[in-house]
Parts: sequence; C-alpha cells; structure tokens
Amino acid sequence: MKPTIGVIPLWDEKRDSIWMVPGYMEGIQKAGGIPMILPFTSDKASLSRLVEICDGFLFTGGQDINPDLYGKEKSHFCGPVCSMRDDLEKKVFELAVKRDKPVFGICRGIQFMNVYYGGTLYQDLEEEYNCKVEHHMEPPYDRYCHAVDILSGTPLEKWLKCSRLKVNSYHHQAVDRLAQELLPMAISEDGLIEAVFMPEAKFIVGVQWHPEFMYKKDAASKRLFQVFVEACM
Ligand SMILES: [Mn+2]
Repeated sequence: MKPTIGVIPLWDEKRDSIWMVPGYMEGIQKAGGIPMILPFTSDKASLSRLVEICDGFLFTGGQDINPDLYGKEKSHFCGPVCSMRDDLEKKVFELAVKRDKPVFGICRGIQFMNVYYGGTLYQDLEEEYNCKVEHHMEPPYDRYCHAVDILSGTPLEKWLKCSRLKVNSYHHQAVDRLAQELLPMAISEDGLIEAVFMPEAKFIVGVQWHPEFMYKKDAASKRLFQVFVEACM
C-alpha cells in the first residue's frame, strides 16, 4: 500500500494564502507515496487524527524560524518569520515523534528539527558566518552550487554510497549549534552542517539543500525521496 505523507504547506503572506512548490509533491509521488497538504490548524484533536492517518511527514522550506524559539533576539538581518508555521510544525513534529513516524526536513525543515531539540541557527550567513562558497544561489535551482562531504558511517553514506556530493543551495540561514539529539551527516566545503539525522528514531532526517528542485535529473535527490517514502511504508 502506498504511504500517505503529510506535507507542511507554505504560506504566502502577501496573498494571505497557502502555496506549494510542486517538486515536494511530485518527488513523493515519483517515489511511490501519496502527498497530502496539511491544513493550518492548532486544534489538537484534528492534528492528532492527521498524524494517525499519515505515515510520514515532509517539513518543507519557508520563512525563517522565529529566533525566540532558540533563545535569541531577532536581528535585523533575520528574514520574515511565520508563527503559523512555527506552531503547526511544533505540534506535528511532537506527535510524529511520539508515534515514531518518519519526518524528512528540507531547508527550513532541518533548521526546525535542530531548533526543536534545542540547537541554534545562524540568522544570516553573510552576517554571521565566513562563507567560502555560495549558499544562496540564483534560479534556476536545479543546478549544482557547492559540494558537501558525507560523514562515514552515517545513513546518508549508506543510501548514496559516496563520500562527496554536489548539491544546490538556497538558504541564508543554517544550523549553528547542533542539538544533542541529532548527528551530522554532511558538511559543506566551508564547514556548515548540511544534513542531520536522529539515531534514536526510525527516520528523522534533515537536509539543507533542495532535492525537490533536483529529483528529475539528480540521482541522489531522487534517492532521498525514495528512502524517505520507503521508511514511511
Ligand atoms: Mn548550502
């Protein structure tokens, strides 16, 4: 049976509307899953039912996480935040972890996991980190931008069977202090943590790059959607 995967919606502040990057949905479908966009709700009973129905969750990219959540003051170089997403993700993640349901975090998703478990973020790489490669590329996003080194003995190495990977890169924030519950799986050429996993969980995995823009032509991106959907079966 195909697994049903709850996808966190993106929020367009200007249009007052939810939206979706098609690649999140298609990447899941191509890998054999059924994506389902979740509603913005804080109703506990609804969320608990949704987490029961879904076999896994995709935490998508989006606005910056409110620095309040990792105990920092919001600086002027932090981007817009979205409290609706912060709230929804906190609740869904907590319920998903309780039931050991797989969660795959992309971009904001890896940052969210880290913050959830007590880690911190760089609010802006240009301002707070000595970047030696481009992390905030111009479109089109289905191009390689920089490389990451895959740490040996990690699930990522097992899935991709390589020690170095070229990725796209569209982020201005990143993991700073990594939460204790998480382990790094990939490090960028200039030292940023770009993939993490939680050893205690069946599948809690985050990547800083964007497989949803690459899965059509990049085997590693396609593989990431596959291992996620397989974990949800
Ligand atoms: Mn990057």
